[in-house]
Amino acid sequence: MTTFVDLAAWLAAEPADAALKDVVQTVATTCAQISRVVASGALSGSLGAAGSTNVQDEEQKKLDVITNDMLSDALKGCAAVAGLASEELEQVEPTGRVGGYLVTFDPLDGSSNIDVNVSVGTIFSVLPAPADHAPAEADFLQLGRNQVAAGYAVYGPQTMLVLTLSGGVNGFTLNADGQWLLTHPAIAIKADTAEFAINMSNQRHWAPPVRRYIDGCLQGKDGPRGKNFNMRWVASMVADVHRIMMRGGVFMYPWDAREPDKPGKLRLMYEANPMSLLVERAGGKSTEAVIDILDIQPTKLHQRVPVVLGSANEVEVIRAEAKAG
Ligand code: AHM
Ligand code: MG
Repeated sequence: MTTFVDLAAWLAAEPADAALKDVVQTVATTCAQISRVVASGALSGSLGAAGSTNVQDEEQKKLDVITNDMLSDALKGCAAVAGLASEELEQVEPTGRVGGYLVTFDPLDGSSNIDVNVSVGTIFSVLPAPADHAPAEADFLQLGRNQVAAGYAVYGPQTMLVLTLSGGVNGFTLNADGQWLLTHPAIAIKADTAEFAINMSNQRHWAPPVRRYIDGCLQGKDGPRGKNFNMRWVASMVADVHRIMMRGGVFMYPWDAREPDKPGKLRLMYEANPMSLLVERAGGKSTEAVIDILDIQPTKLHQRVPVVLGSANEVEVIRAEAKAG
């Protein structure tokens, strides 16, 4: 029988400092607990709406609130964490400690899928904390390139944790005993693909470069791309990105004209940045259209951003369309 390295042993061999490993282990342990709550569904009475809205005016599911509390409590109890920020919390929360790390997270991404039993996930990002003062919002507004770790857990047919710390991207599968075992070392995203992910129902609102790109894909062998494309859209970013990690593809949530003043739907600090670091470390690319997402200077915590990420050559095709205007 194959034996797998567990997360604790894998972390022990990583060159990162002990405090950072502690943060990652804390998130991983909490994700294993979240997996059990998500899996229990109606049995624990945790499905359905919470009857509240978050800071972005989105309806919260009960599980958004439960999982946010689980991760917040765990991180506040972790000695290496100086502050945290969440999709579900209006403001950053300092823990009372100075130094160490800041963690931003989306505790349950894709939560519109919970009640229909489709994959959801947790996304997290770790940044260095200021060494000499308790963190305020401004201290979180660092370039994505400053991230020292990032990852996601996907609660699907298998529960997996996909992580990057000092080097590449590694995937761990949760076993029945609650251990994360290294099943997918050195994940690499194929440079070429014939599969795109976008919410096609927004087609009439897209900007011309997005329309041109998708039109080209839809024309298949008879069009400018000279090959047939497949389409997938789970409406859980974690599930769509995980598919791209496993078999390549491109994911797009571009700006569109439904709400022209909003740059996009997805949030920079706890969705786009951690996913972009993972994708780049796995050999893929990630852009808002022209600039790499990891090079965007954040100006506010809940900032939204257009997202195009995945197979490197395909992202460059889309970037070239964007540059053409
Ligand atoms: P959430 O964080 O409130 O769940 O929203 C983010 C999700 C992403 O996981 C997914 O890619 C996107 O929203 C789907 O949006 P849409 O329903 O517009 O297709
Ligand atoms: Mg989300």
